Order: sequence, then C-alpha cells, then structure tokens
Amino acid sequence: MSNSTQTKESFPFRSAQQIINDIKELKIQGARRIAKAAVDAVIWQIKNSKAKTTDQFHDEIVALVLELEKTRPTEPMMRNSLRTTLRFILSWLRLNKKDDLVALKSNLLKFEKNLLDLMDEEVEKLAQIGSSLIKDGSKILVHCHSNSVVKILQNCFDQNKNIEVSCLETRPLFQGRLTARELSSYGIKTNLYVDGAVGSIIQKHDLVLVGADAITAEGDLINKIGTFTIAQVAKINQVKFFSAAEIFKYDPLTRFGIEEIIEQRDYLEVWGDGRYQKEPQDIEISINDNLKVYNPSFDRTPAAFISAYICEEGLIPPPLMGYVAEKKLKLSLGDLNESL
Ligand code: RUB
Repeated sequence: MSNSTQTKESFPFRSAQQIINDIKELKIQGARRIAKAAVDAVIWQIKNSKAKTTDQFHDEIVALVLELEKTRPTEPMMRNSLRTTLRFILSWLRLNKKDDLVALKSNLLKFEKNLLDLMDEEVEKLAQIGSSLIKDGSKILVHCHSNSVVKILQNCFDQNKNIEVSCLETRPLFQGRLTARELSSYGIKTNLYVDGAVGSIIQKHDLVLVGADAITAEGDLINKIGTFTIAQVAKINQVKFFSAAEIFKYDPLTRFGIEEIIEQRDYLEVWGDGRYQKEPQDIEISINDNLKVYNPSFDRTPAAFISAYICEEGLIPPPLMGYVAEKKLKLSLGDLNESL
C-alpha cells in the first residue's frame, strides 16, 4: 500500500479510472476516503465528459457509479454518496430544461463539491465529540486504520491529554501498522501488538475505539475482520467499546432486510506475501485437496456489544442508529439540494 496515496483526503487530479484502480488496490482505504475519492472520480468525469446530450451524460455517470460501487462491496458511505449523485441528476432533469447540458454539469459540480465539504465538516464534528469522551490518561485499544479514529486521537493529543494507544496489526494487510506509524509520528505514545494478543492485553485498556464501514438498521457494525472478536473480549472484561462512524455509513438497504455484503478478498493476501495481487484469483482456493484459504475482509458486530456510536450528531446508542440515520439522511440530502 502506498503511504502517500493513503494519507491524502482528496484526489482531484487523478482520472476516474486511476481512482477506481487505487480503491481496488487499497492505495485508497478507509470508508470516508473511499467515499470522497468516488466523488472526486465523478468530478473528474463531469470535467472530462464527452457527452453531447444530457441523456448521454446521465448514462456516462451511471456507468461510472456502477464501476465505482463494484470496487469495494462493503462501503455504504461510497454508495450513499453515489446514489445521492444519481438522485440529484434525476431530480434536476425533472425540474429543469432537459437539454441544458452545460447547466446540468455546472450544478452537479457544485453539488459534488458541497458533498465533499459536508463530509469534511461532519468528521470534524465527530472528532470533537469523540475526543471529549476520552479522559486525560486514558489507554485506548484500536484496530485497523480508521481516519475518523486517528482524528479523534490527534484531537486528544492537541488538547494536551496524555493518552496511550495500542494498535492491533490487523492481518492480512496490516493497516494497524499504518495507524501506529501515523499516531506515533504525531507524538502520541503508541504500542503495536499482533491481533491474537487482544485477550491478554484488553484489561490494560480503558476503552476500545474502532471505525465503521457500515451500520445496519439493527445498529450492528460492519468493520474490519477481527472487530467482532475484540468486541466480545471487551464485553467479557467490561471494557467500553465505541465505533466512530459518520451517519453516511448507515446502509438504508438493510432496513428492507437486505444483508450487508461482506467483501471477500484475494486468498493471496493471506497465503502469499500479504500484498494486493493485481490479477483476481478465486476467493476460495484449494492449496491442495484438503485446504481452502478464506479472506473475508469485514465482520459483523451485533449492536449489543457496542457501547455507542460516536457520530457527528453525538453519542448514539446502537438500537437508535437506524432511526437517527434515516432522519438525518433525508435532511442532509434536502440541505444539499437547497444549497444550489
Ligand atoms: C478500513 C476499516 C476502517 C473503516 C473506517 O478497512 O475497516 O475501520 O473503513 O474508516 P480497509 P474511516 O483498510 O479495508 O479500507 O474512519 O477512515 O472511514
């Protein structure tokens, strides 16, 4: 994974195809960065579109959206942003002169930029709320690499709180090392452990803090594989377990009983040298007749294991997440439309 690509929050100079490749290869990772990169891909397409009519332009954006959605199946934040884009185009076409391509493009561009600003504002709010929850002297256990979690911890440090963070390495791609590097270079006291250490070290910690890829209508959390194990160990040891999650991570489709897809990644990340392989392989592979290697990238932690979600709206108890998210998504989509 290229470090320089991963620490960037925006990719305005990369083509849509380059962004698609970077997301697939995990050069861009973390739910919010992926969602923002997808919006950047749409912006690139608006600026480089060859369409002659609004219909052609609509089809071009739909094709791009479908390509982007395929890159990481377990990313509702990306899907929510992209669906918002499609909804905007359809309602614009309904309400305006159907053949005014120039106006459609310029309004969509404005809409996408507002979407990026909104995502930035929300994570800043979330980080303020999250850092106010963490007391001076706290020891915090984290998993994988979440940009929202990193922001919360950096805020604590900026507020002169003396915190200590333990990162789990996060097999197979070791995003936990990325977190450890980022936090320690910021000046935060940081420890690194292998994932299997969680049971023996949990009692040294005051709380667990993880990110979120998806939140279901029941308030369950989909996050990096290993999260559910950590949540169980935390519960047994009465250690609080929080997830930092913008409301855009909520997947509205789960309200209709649609299960969140768990991304299955290449077996070579587990069995090979731990790097992303460009050529797709079978996700379930026989090394010999008796051995299969699996590589699910995420797992599902039931709401009962989560103390609260740290969102831009405050601390939300998991069972209320669906209600709060449905309300907020309707409102923020309305706000975005009105700002044009
Ligand atoms: C990253 C991961 C993160 C969430 C939240 O997985 O599971 O916890 O995406 O990230 P991957 P953020 O490395 O496979 O993308 O807080 O940055 O949105």
